[in-house]
Order: sequence, then structure tokens, then C-alpha cells
Amino acid sequence: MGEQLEALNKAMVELDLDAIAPLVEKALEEGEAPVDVLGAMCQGMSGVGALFEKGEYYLADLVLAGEGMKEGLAVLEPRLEAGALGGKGTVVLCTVKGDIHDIGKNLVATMLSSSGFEVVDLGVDVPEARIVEAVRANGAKAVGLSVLLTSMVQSIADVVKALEVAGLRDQVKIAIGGACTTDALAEKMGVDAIGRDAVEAVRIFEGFCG
Ligand code: B1M
Repeated sequence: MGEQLEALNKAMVELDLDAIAPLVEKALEEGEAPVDVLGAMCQGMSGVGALFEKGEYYLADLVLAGEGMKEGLAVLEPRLEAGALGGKGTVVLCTVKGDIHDIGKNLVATMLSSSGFEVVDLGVDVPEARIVEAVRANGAKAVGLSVLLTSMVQSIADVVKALEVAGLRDQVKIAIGGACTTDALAEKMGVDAIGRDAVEAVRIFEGFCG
């Protein structure tokens, strides 16, 4: 990792919010690829999560970390979006019912749009009925569910069931992603794929919609 990216990672972990946007700018100016800059910020977020788990950071620190990520992304997202084309198909995306984490979901949305997908972003804490409605209204071929809380994984099964009941399950593929998702969970919930990061998410949806 280059010097600017090390500094960015450190600023994220230490919650030095004023430093984040300038460091993103500097890293890009020095020729770092936008995805690597993103990688450094995500690594910093994992560091924050680890300190929270150890009891060294509190909820307020998670909020600050979220703000820091947003400040960095405000600089980074226009670069990630540079390749937008449109026309690869429609993806309905959201964070599941009971979960309000949206930073990873927003990144996936940005990467999908910049790769040519139409993204219907329903936001956070989304009940299954709204997902069914959006799939139907937009003729979507794919659904992406972001899930970070272990306590909310049942929401995935609720979406699968609701799509089955609506007679739409055969027409849509479902992928999940987020900190608490695993291959075993994907299998248990009856979804079609799991994306570990935003880049993998793009590859999965290209497979679904291609
Ligand atoms: Co919360 N939180 N949080 N949090 N938070 C986690 C997730 C946690 C792991 C922290 C910890 O304990 N180490 C833990 C969950 C433990 C668990 O259940 N396994 C946790 C907890 C417990 C909580 C609360 C319950 C805390 C409390 O109130 N006591 C609470 C829950 C609120 C709720 O949702 N109902 C809560 C609240 C919050 C904040 C609001 C303060 C804030 C969120 C701000 C926001 O999103 N606007 C927050 C934050 C910032 C975090 C951590 C520190 C960082 C999450 C993040 O943004 N990561 C997080 C620790 C961690 O994840 N290690 C934590 C950066 C982001 C880019 O990564 O979201 O993983 P991620 O997305 C990645 C991939 O996962 C993937 O691509 C993305 C880009 O590469 N991906 C997908 C994500 N979604 C995808 C969808 C796809 C494909 C790929 O579709 C197919």
C-alpha cells in the first residue's frame, strides 16, 4: 500500500475526519486507482469495527466512521462513476428490513451504475413487500440485498418467500452481501449468490443479467 493510502487507512481508523477527503484527493492525484483508494477506506472501516468489538470504540465512534466514509466517498464516487454506460439490465438493491447500514450498499449501487446497470435503490430497512413491488414495477432481473447484522438475516428469507408467493422467484436472481454474510448463509436462505465486495457484486450481476 502506498504512502497516501497508508495515511488514509490510518485517518479512517483514528477517526481523523478532516484529513479523509484531502487524503483521497491526494491519493488520486498521485495516480492511485479509485478502487485501491476505496480498498484503503474499507480497510480502515474494518479497523474501526475491530476496535468497537474490543470495546475500545463506542457507538458514537461508529457514527463518526460512517461520516468519514461518506466524506471520502463524496470525492471518490465521481471517479468511480466515470465509466457509466447504462443498458445492462435493472437491479433492485436495498439494505434489508431491520438494518440501516448503507455505506456498502451505496458503494455497490455506484459500482453497478458505473458498470452500466440501471439501479433501483430502495434505501435501508426495506420490507419485503416493497422489494416485490419494485421488481414488478421495473421488470428487474436481479435483486441485491445488503445485510450487516446477524440478527437480521431472517429478513433475507422473508424476501425469498415474498418473491415466491408473488410468482416472481423464477424471473429474478438474488444476491446478498455485507459483513455478516457467508456462503453457508446464502445456501441456507436459498439465494443465488454472495458478493464479498462491490467489484464481485458487479461480476455476479453481469452473470445474472447477461
Ligand atoms: Co454497525 N455494526 N451497528 N453501525 N457497523 C457493524 C456491522 C458490526 C460488525 C460492528 C462490530 O460489532 N464489529 C456490528 C454487527 C455485528 C453483527 O451482527 N454481526 C454492528 C452493530 C452491532 C451495530 C448496532 C446494532 C450497534 C448498536 O446499536 N448497539 C447498530 C445497528 C443499527 C441497525 O442497523 N438497526 C449499528 C449502527 C451503526 C451506525 C449507524 C453507527 C453505522 C452505520 C452508518 C451507515 O451505514 N450509514 C455503523 C457502522 C459504520 C458499522 C461498521 C463499523 C462499518 C460498516 C461499513 O460501513 N463498512 C461495521 C463494522 C464492520 O462492518 N466491520 C458495523 C464499510 C463498507 C464499505 O463495508 O458494508 O461490509 P460493507 O460493504 C462491503 C461488502 O460487505 C460488500 O460490498 C461493500 C463494498 O466493498 N457488500 C455487498 C455490502 N453489501 C452488499 C450487497 C451486495 C453485494 C456486496 O449485493 C449483492
